[in-house]
Amino acid sequence: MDEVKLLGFWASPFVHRVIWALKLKGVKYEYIEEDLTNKSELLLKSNPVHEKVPVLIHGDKAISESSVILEYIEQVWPQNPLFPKDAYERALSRFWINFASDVGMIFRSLYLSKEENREKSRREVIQVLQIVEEQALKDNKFFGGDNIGMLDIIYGSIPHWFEALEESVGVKVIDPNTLPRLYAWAQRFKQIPVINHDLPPYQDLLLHMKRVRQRLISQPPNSSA
Ligand SMILES: N[C@@H](CCC(=O)N[C@@H](CS)C(=O)NCC(=O)O)C(=O)O
Repeated sequence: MDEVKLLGFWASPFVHRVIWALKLKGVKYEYIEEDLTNKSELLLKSNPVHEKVPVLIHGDKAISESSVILEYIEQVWPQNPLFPKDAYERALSRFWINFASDVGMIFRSLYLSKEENREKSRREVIQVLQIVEEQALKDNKFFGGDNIGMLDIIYGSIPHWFEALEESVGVKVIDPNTLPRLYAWAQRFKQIPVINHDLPPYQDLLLHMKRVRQRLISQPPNSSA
């Protein structure tokens, strides 16, 4: 059996996607915490294009990009499937996986918004999350139906990380009035033991997100984040 290693960073929602998938499938792995200010040779060699975590190393094969890693995990360890069986349903899941990148960009604008643009950014986040709520989650318990699946993992940064984002910026977006079904889903998701067990401590995450925000908003506009 090839060894499984995960290069990660404690506060990364992308890394947590991979942790959750491995745990839900009962795959044993070694977790290696990266210092993102002083990246290891192993990370630089394993993800030479982006030099980011997560990276899954399976034997001598390295895989990057959380959604790509999740697809790999699903194929290599088919137990406790995360994708629906039906081809059309799978295609729909892939659509909403792609859409999560758009959602991420809109979250980022709110995260880095100046006070004068904050309300506009907040409204944009509500609009995009209403689309997710109405068209992907609908009245289901989880995105995957009665049980947690791939889309729950993909949108899994909403419950914990987005709360810290809201607090670090000083806005409230997701509540029982604005997005009732998404709010209820977030509460359910956080209660799942596998999810709950591996969430980063909230106060540490909040402090980290405040620091990163401060650093990013004080950078000159053309420098890379
Ligand atoms: N699209 C990537 C995003 C990964 C990502 O942004 N990772 C961050 C940590 S949250 C990182 O490694 N940052 C280091 C850097 O930018 O140098 C994925 O889904 O895996």
